[in-house]
Amino acid sequence: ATSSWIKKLPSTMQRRLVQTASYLIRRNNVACRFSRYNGLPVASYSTKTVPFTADTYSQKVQRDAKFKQLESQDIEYFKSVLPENSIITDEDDLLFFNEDWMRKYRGQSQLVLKPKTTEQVASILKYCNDNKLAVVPQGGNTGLVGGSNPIFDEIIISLSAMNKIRSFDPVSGILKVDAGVILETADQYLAEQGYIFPLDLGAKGSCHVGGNVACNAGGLRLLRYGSLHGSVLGLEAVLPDGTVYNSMHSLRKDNTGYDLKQLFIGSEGTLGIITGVSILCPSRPQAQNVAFLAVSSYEAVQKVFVQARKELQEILSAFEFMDNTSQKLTAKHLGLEHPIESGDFPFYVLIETSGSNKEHDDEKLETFLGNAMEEGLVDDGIIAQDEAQIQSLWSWRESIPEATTIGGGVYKYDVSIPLADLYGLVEDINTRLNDAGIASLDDESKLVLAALGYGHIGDGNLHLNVSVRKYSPEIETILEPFVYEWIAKKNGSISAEHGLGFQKKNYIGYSKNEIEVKLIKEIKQHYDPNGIMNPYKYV
Ligand code: FAD
Ligand code: 2HG
Ligand code: ZN
Repeated sequence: ATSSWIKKLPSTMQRRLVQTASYLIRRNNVACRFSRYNGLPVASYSTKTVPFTADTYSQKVQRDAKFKQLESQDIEYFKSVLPENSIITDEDDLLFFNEDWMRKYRGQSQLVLKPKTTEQVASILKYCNDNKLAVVPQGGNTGLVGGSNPIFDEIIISLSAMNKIRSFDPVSGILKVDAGVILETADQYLAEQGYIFPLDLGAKGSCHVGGNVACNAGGLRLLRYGSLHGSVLGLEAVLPDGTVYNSMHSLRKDNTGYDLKQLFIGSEGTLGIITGVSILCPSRPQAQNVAFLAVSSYEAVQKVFVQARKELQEILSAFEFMDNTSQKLTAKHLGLEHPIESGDFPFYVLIETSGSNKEHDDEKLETFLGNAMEEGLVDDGIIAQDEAQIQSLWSWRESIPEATTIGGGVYKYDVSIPLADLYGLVEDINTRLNDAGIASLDDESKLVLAALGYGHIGDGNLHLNVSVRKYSPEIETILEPFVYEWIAKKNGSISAEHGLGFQKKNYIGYSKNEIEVKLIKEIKQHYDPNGIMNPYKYV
């Protein structure tokens, strides 16, 4: 397959594409980490990293004594609801569920429950609520804010066994699924029907549709398909007292009363457990292009964005930016040369177009790129020649989150900032780290490798990642609350798409005012008066 597509390219490009293709093959290995949920947990982490545990959090948070500790009679009850193989108590098997994807946080749950039906979820939650047993809903466990893992001994309710596609209407494009359906599975199913899931992200091989909705994930094509607040048409959710809230509608328009489902979108498991999702899916684009461009300044990145919106208009479906350090770590992590090897550029941009007429789209893209080059906005670039190359360039971008853990760990900040100021945060953090004398890409004795930035420019969303050799309070004090104060000063948001989880629960005040926080607390109190749903998180 590789040889048939590289032939179409000028010879100077062939070497880099052979490399990219071999990366694709390697990615299948890397991707097993994304898919590890399907089989036994794979410990592919650096052994150097020690996650934060209850001992290290103890300065920040104590176990709430109002919650009951798990007893054998509780397990007996769960055995009356679930088959034995849906109950995990073995210490080794629990580890995957207790730890987060970054291996930053580790809880101490002694029990994972894997219900298969909404009724089973309802029985479990009612029992936990009646007995004040705290719970953590868990999807694919790919969340990046420590929201999907227990802090202490909360029971983990995994939705992984609720994985059926319920229905699809090929006229309206409305898909109904169990919450535990893996995002990629849903998208592959839709591809067969000529449709696409309106959300795409690097963890698609593991994350669940329910998990995506629970944290209101944004992803790589929000620019085109908008937020889940718009595309989710209905939900089924179980409230802590076992009540099943069912709004699995197929209606695009429904103005009767409060739009209750919106509360659950982005509630991060704090109000109830989402068990079903009804979502409006667009037609799958028939023509796609991806261009990967080298750009010499952040100012030029913004200019290319403005120009792309103007010239590509309705076919522009993604606009991602990446800084030089993010690319260095990705190349090192993958063991490959960069797709653009003509130089070492300060910034890179990935532009995707999606439409229905290839010739039309090609012409538009080529004119746009020609103009951008002529105006000196773009220094070099490549355009994917076929589907394999499109996937390959996207894979490069999607590998950055994992590449940032190359030294052992990473502090991730996912922020919205007005575009003009966005990259200034990365620069200021690097200055702070260098002033403290704790950062070096090469010197293994330093705690930190570097701060780097990438993200969804089209959405005003920066991913500031601070790549570290180990997690340490010394690093944390340099970063926090400085990062949050910086964002507040620019009227940004401390979470653009990953949510609050455990990491940001003390910092919500930097993005929401007192009245907003009060209303949020009242809603939480109303739905979950015993506070059993994902405690120690969110607010
Ligand atoms: P989990 O991690 O299991 O859970 C996330 C939160 O939702 C937790 O608070 C959990 O308690 C709650 N939850 C999960 N399922 C349910 C349920 N059924 N009912 C109620 N609560 C539930 N995010 C983006 O927004 N954009 C990206 O581009 C993006 N890319 C990523 C790339 C990588 C490589 C990784 C590792 C993560 C990425 N993420 C991204 C972060 C994350 O938001 C997504 O991976 C995904 O949306 C999380 O889904 P999950 O099923 O893994 O949820
Ligand atoms: C992405 O855009 C994800 O790749 C992950 O939102 C970002 O790891 C991160 O910081
Ligand atoms: Zn993102």
